[in-house]
Amino acid sequence: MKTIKNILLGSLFALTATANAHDYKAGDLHIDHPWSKQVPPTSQVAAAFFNIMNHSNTGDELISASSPIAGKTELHAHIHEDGMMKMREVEKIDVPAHGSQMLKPGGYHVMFFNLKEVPELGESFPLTLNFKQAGEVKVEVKVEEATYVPEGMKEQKMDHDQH
Ligand SMILES: [Cu+2]
Repeated sequence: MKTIKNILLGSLFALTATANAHDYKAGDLHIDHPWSKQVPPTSQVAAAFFNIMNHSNTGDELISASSPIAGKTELHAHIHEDGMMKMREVEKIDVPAHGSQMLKPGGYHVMFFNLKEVPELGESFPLTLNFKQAGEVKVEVKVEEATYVPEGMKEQKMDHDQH
């Protein structure tokens, strides 16, 4: 009985590990959990979010992105202007040396326009990220419910520079 229980537990953990194995390494960069907020099937736009960790002594920059699902892909920031939240295209998103940058709702994000197909909840779609130092990084973006809160948003800080 004990053996069967262990096997069951083992496979359960294996499934969990697979479900969470959704991060990408490219040189000193680590891209964690690319996800997209679910949008209505008629939507023309969507956005992608993820955490970028940089384990290098050199800062890096996300300079562009592209995806086959979209006619146009831009890097965006949210800004407060005249008491309103607006989005604005940015030329780059900095990832400091030994630091991280979280793309999240209400902050930096990758924005897709002129959607050729609208990915459904649970589906994934390819996204190519272009970094100044690390070069091209291909990831799969998973569509999550709009209420999804990434792990890192609860507490996200790397204190490499405190001494
Ligand atoms: Cu945007």
